Amino acid sequence: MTVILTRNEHKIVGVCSLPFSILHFADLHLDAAFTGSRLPAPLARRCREQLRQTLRRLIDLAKSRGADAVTVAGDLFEHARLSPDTAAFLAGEFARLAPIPVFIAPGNHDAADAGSLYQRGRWPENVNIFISNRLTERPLAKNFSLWSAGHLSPSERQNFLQNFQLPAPTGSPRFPILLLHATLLSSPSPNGSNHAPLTLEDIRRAGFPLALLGHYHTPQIARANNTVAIYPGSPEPLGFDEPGQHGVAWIQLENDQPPQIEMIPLAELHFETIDVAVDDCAHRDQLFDKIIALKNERDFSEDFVRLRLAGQAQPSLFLDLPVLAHRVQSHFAFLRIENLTRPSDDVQQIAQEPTVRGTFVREIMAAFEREGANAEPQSQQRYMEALIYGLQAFNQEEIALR
Ligand SMILES: [Mn+2]
Repeated sequence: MTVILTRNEHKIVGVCSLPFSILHFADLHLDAAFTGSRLPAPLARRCREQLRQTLRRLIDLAKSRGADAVTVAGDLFEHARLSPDTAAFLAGEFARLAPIPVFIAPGNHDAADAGSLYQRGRWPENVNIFISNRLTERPLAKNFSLWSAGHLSPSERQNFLQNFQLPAPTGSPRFPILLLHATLLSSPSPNGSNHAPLTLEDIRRAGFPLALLGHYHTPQIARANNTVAIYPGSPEPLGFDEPGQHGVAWIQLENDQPPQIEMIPLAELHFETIDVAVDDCAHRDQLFDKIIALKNERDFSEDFVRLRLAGQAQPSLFLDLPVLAHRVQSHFAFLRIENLTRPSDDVQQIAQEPTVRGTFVREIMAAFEREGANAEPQSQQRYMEALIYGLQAFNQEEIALR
């Protein structure tokens, strides 16, 4: 048996008579807080429960499809928040997979330090954990081998592939697969702030035609020069910064074929961000109608939605966000409204007023000119918010903090 990698496609030749299938996932983040999206506590708890349900479905999928191995590229759980209940659940789910083997490469959130579940927990026999920050090999069936390393601390910054080269095969060669929690970069980064950085070229140079990765929560497949790297993404999104499809990757290795990659959607959670322009709204019922039109177009009743109000607000428009949210929230599984509107051009007019309000606007505009105009967008935003809150106070409106 030989492994022949053709020049343009990483074909697998003579390695296996039957296809070899891997279910690959990463970044499940069991027991995650979901605080990034400011979900209310009961909802965050439901999301954590969903992560566990998703692990169950993922295990069911591996069994029903007859996976030959399951690989996990880190951030399986959040070490700092992991409950004993979840730890026991995790071991039970992997035991349910037996005899299918599980291979785990710890990441930065589930680093394999001395106090970690990886080192101290009791794991079923089919679970293999890479507790070393040097690449080591585990045979996968007869013809494949998995090379992996784990993060031993939450701040692992080394490139695991630096100075690494696959040894020349002794006996019958095995098709080498890399499994890592790592930050794939388009070029080497000098700043040293990335978790386990590497490039596709590092992977190719080390001798791996296939890399099963974790860390980026958005699914992606990167290819170049006979090398393919797969990020399955997080099986469930963890917040509004993770829109789109989420699930796991299914990889099939077969004679005379490049690795076949299938992304399988599994996520039950959906985070959506929708921008709504307020420019044409003279009063908030017009905005209310716009939001109702959105939900008539599409069913959001199972979705977590962030509505971002944008554009220039007319002087008459009072965005009473709590009231607005109360009127429309029953159409969404969760609704958060963010006010990113700019005040109307009327502020120039107000600045002419011989009133305290006029003085306030003049002072803010002068301060903005002095310090804010060339500053960071965040700093500019602060001046804008000061102006908006101030005007709301002068108008004796309820101040809806952003
Ligand atoms: Mn992660």
